[in-house]
Amino acid sequence: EQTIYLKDYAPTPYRIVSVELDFKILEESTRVRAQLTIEPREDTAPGTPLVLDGDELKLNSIALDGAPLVLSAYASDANSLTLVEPPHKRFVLETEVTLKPEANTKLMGLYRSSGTWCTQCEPEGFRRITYYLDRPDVLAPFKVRMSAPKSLAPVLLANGNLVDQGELGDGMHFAVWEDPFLKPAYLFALVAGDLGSIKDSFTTMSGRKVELGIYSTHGKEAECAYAMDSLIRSMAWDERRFGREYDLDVFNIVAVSDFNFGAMENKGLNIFNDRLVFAKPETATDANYHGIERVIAHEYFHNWTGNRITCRDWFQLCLKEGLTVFRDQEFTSDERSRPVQRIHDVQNLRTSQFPEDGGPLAHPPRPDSYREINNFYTTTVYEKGAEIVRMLATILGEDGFRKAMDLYFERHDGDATTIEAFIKVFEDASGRDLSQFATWYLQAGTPKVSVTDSYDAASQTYTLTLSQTIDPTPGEPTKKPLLIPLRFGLIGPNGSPMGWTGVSGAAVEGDLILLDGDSVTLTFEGVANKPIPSLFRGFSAPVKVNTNLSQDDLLFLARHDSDPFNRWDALQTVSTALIANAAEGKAWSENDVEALRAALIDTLDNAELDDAFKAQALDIPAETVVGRHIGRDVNPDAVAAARKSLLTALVSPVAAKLAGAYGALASSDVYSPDAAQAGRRSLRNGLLALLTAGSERGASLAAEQFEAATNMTDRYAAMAISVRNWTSEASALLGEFRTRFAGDPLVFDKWLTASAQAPDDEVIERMRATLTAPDFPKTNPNRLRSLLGSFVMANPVQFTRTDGAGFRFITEAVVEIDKVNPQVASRILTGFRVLPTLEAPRREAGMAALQALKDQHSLSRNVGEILDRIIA
Ligand code: DPP
Ligand code: ZN
Repeated sequence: EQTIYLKDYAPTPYRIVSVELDFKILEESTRVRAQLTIEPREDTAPGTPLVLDGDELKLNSIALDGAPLVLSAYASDANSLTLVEPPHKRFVLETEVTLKPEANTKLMGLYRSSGTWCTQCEPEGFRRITYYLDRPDVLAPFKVRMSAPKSLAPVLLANGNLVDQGELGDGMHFAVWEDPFLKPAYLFALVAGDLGSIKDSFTTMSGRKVELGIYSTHGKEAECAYAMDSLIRSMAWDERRFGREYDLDVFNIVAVSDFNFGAMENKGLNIFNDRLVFAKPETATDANYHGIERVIAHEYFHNWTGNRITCRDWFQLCLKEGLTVFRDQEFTSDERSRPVQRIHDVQNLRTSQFPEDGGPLAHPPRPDSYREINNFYTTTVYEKGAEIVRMLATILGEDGFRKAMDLYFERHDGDATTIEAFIKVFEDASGRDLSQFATWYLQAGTPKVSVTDSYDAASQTYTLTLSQTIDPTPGEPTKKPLLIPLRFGLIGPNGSPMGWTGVSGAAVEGDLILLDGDSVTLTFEGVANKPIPSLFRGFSAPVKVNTNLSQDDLLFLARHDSDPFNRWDALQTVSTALIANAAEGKAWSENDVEALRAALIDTLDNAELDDAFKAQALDIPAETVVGRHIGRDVNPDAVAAARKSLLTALVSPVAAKLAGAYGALASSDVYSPDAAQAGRRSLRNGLLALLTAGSERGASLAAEQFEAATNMTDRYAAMAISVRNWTSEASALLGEFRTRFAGDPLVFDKWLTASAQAPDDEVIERMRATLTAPDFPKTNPNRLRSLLGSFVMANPVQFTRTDGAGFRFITEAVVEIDKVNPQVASRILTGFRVLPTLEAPRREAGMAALQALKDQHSLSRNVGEILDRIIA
């Protein structure tokens, strides 16, 4: 099997000047005619073959400049079409293929979802529609004609603007869409179906009116309202914050039920997984609303960062994804609470990206080889990619960053470009040398920063020593030091900020230290008292920090730091250490627990903090986070037991107080997804989680809340908390939930997600029964990921069982899913990346399951690559 290398990049010898597509969509099959106007590049030698990509295609006919081609002039198979000796001038190539969208369960290319024809082309789906130069650096204008039976598909959509439509005989009708913007094939989209819609409009900053539409299956229109609201706010925000205006007269979104990604930024026609569009209070949680707002914004923002400026090749994926995640994080921060959003994003980074970066699937944000590009739509490319852009913003400052982004849009509009070009823009706009910084893109692994400090009262000097190391990752035995921006402050004994008269040893710009070597020592002069350092404020770099701060120092920060992120992080650090130590046999002292409890209670009682922040502060780290902190020879049973016992020790003496606070947070307000209400609910549900894990009274409170709930946020929280703690009510609540919402697939996902997190020994048998039930929709990615994805990622006790039952349950499911949808199968398999952190018997049981998978089955390229990287 072939590995693709970045170093082999070369432009295509031929250019595609324009594309005309004609789709005839019929119930049983779809005929696609493509007219490609093609020309050789200036430096292409006459006689150079033209090789077009295909995937599971079969050529019906082929013509060149209107004349059918003789057999000797071309060669075609399922995966390619070669013109042996194309004309050395501009020519028109016409091909025809017939597709079977109904049978396309990979959900790449043209397929059918609940009767609707739709497409997914990123990264390499367009070659499943027609023979083409299917790579992001081939840009062309597209004109699309489509016809379909009007009864099955009254709605016909494609990229760009509608330029013609009308009736044909035999109940058929047609539409013609033209996209004036040059685009790579991965941004092509087409939708044909019987859909309802909601419409609105947005007037851009230059006064142009853009028609907005969101399409869905009939009956769901009202549930698209929050998505529309999010879209309009996104359009306004991108004008305000980045000066970016929308460029077409229409912007359409279509929600479909079967979708591999969350959503797709096709030019002018975004296609969305319906879980990121539909919302009403009875069936969607606050987290769902938050997710809809974020992803609607993300795909919209791609119009500039991704579509107008795209990637030269797929190695550059984080050029568009890291930057666009940064933009959506900033949007949410501006729309809601910045500190709360920051904590949320860091929590996500730590639970998903750090484990990837510290395990067998580690890769640089800009990888240099792959076997299957679909395996690189990872949290490293997305979330670490966003952290890298955030560090650039931190280093350059707000104005400097905006100036650089303006230059990026000005210089590269219309380009398919690279990470190098992106960095160069930031260098040119700021006058800084960012060559060392660029290593963040090129090297895998999470840096560990160790900190020691000392204070000399006699000379009033404070010394801070910072050193960085990065453990080896696959293929990268040695690491270069990175340029790490460290935002900091010094805090005096009374809790207020301390100044200094001079500092030496490293570049310090205001509250920012630029750590560029393996180790630096800073000396602060004129420091009146021994300070406590607050480091990496706002999580200014994606690193792990190891300090010599005592628990008392950390709890001091939790009370007094002016940086909300570090207040939260100090509490996380304390509880993570207590659980990890206990899991490894080092019991905590009564004093330790009392001090932590007092800090948590002070946070809860602090009238100046908002509810959403308090909820985050009271959240005790998940078992997976603690396991990752321990890092090796982890026994998840011991971690779970230690976590449970810490929760009991923390909560039981104050259960009455917490229950009182829980009761006081009840509200009879009409549901709104706004940040204030959502924060109140999350604090109340956080208290419920504490009470359920750490006291006797929680289980019945949860059951009462489940019955009394008037919205999905509260009902789901009550069920999920009961299931995770496997209370005596849990099983009954699961049953009731399933009956109450029977027939709603997105609510079924919630049931599947919660079910998969039950820690009891029967969970695997129950999941097996669910999965093999005749009516389980085995081709739907959302259903499969809800059940299996949440099991591998969030149920360490059962997934990593010593008897191997959890591992085998997953590998057996992967074999079946791989036959239907390799992308979903390989994504689920990535859960095995946890193996190197586990104690030997579990690690060996997991490896045995993987080895059996490899030996006994023929697997897709997607699954094969992930498997080999984990086994290696
Ligand atoms: N649709 C996916 C995203 O927006 C891939 N581009 O991230
Ligand atoms: Zn994206």
